[in-house]
Amino acid sequence: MITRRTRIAALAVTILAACRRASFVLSSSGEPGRDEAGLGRLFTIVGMVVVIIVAALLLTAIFRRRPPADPNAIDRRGRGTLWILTGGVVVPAVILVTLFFFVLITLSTTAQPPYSNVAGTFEIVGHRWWWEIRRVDDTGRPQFVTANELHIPVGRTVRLHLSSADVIHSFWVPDLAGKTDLIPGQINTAWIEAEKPGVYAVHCAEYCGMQHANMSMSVVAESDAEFQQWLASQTADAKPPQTDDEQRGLDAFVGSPCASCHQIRGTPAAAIVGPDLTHLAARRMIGAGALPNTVGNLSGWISNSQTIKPGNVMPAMYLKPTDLHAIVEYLGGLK
Ligand code: HEC
Ligand SMILES: [Cu+2]
Repeated sequence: MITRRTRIAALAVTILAACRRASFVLSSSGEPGRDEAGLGRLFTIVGMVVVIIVAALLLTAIFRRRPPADPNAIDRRGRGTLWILTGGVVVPAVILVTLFFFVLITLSTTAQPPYSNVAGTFEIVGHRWWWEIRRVDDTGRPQFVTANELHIPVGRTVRLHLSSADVIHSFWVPDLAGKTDLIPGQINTAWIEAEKPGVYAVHCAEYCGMQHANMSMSVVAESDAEFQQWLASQTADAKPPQTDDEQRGLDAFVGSPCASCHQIRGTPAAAIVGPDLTHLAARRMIGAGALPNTVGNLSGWISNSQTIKPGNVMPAMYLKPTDLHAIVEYLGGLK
């Protein structure tokens, strides 16, 4: 039997769950995020004030002691109409039009930002259910491709060109900026900036199928020097195998279906159905945020990713244990 105490406890858990220090949309940092969060706060405050006033008027109307109706008091009906016209038409119109102007201002500042100190462009392509990330130079020429982890320099704005390879996804870093859709056949631009170093979570914010909830990624904000170092290391080809085991791993990788879906730059593996693995070991997570990138998890993922992320596009491959071990050894060394 569900007792009253259980019900109260369940309610408390639900409400308190929101208190976990997670991302908070109304306190986004960085120049683009601040504008958007400011607009969000304005809407929240105005909305709350309207709700409070309407509730107060409603309660007054309900509990007011009214005198007995006087059939001769025609002027009272006139006052009622005035109330409805002002409270129901004029005041809402003024509030909505004013808010609309603030929306327009924020739209124009975030669409054509006068940001100085821009740290270049990344193209982000949404896939079911992971993120492809391409660094392009100022002329739009590709520099390197990676997946599921984007680095940005603290205090500098980064331009993102967003699109999709399949269905509509949405790029959302609650701590840094609002949502922008990734739409097949179209490129949307978004801007992000982090004021403090740290790892910021990105979520797909548009339902895109079975593993939508496991389509996350990290934005790592770091010093400019560390960012430049990350760019340089990502641009380089994969480290050649150093040991016999790693060599066996590379051979097994290239000789198996892995190489028909994945790219490891500097090796014959050059397919781009799945994430680029050239610097896999430098990423914090595997499977678009599904698991921390440890040897055990990597081995579990490669032997059968379907038990970890059911329905994802990488099939279970049932490798020989020696091949599995060698591949994990090799991929685990690709910093
Ligand atoms: C049919 C295409 C396909 C084949 C074959 C395939 N993969 Fe994948 N792989 C994918 C896709 C797609 C993902 C992304 C899955 C997701 O996160 O939803 C992926 C993800 C991964 C990841 C995690 C990457 C990351 O950054 O999250 C690793 C590691 C990996 N594959 C290794 C392998 C290895 C090793 C093999 C061979 C034994 C292999 N894959 C075979 C398509 C494939
Ligand atoms: Cu998605």
